[in-house]
Amino acid sequence: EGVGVQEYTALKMMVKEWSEPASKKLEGKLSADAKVYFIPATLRPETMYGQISCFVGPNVDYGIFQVSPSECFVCSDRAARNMAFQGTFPEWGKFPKIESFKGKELIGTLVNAPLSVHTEGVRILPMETVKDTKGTAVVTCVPSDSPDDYITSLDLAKKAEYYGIQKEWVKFDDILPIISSPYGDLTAKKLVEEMKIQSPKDTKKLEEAKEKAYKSGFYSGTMIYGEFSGKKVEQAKDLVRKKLIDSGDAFPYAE
Ligand code: A2H
Repeated sequence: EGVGVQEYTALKMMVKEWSEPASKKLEGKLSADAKVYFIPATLRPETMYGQISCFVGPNVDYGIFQVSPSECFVCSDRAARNMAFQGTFPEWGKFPKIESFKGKELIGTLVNAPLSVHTEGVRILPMETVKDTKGTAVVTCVPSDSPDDYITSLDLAKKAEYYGIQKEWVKFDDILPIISSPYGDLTAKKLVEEMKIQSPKDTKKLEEAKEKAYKSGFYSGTMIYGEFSGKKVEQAKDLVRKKLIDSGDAFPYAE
């Protein structure tokens, strides 16, 4: 995307319970004390309070990479390679892979979501529009402020059976308001409804909604949830990012 560098926050979502296909494939491959994390890359760390699930592309390729004797990351090969040249792995340029997966094998895995009100954990769910060419190919879901996340969650909740998931996994019943913007307290919902976006495949309209949500949230948004409640999003973004990094729940990732 252009020539600039994108500074993401890479969040560490620890696996609490694997999906059945993943757990079978991993038998005997991980040491008992190994912690495995899904690593979504986000540009909106200040929204992490509102995470309800985490997306992978069902047909995208993922790996589990050994980051230290006791820690592994799940992300795309491309992202692991980038991290290997940003000091994330102990040996410069190396990103040892333990196992490969298609996204669909990971669906249903239960992960911890740092800062989220869902302290019981959230589920890995499918999102067809996840790109392999951006971030880590893992996208944490915040329906209050991301139009993509909102419409995908709506679709998953409506067609849970079709997607082979449990409706409860979507956690879409009460959306937590986190940021107040000129579009109200649920910016993504408002934009999706106002622009009559019907499905995750309305890519053109979603692109426009994303742009509007991002600008109004970032430049005119105020936090209405969490310890930085009352602060402008412009300030809260760096404060939440720092808090997540200092607590070991996130690290910087650029591309
Ligand atoms: B954002 P940019 Cl609340 N495929 O995080 C599709 N989308 C991806 C992705 C991939 N491979 N990797 C990252 N993303 C999403 C939060 C969020 C995001 C909110 C609102 C807007 C928003 C929660 N999801 O992004 O193309 C991630 O979702 C809209 C700009 O690199 C990431 O931040 O600019 C953002 O897109 C990165 O998009």
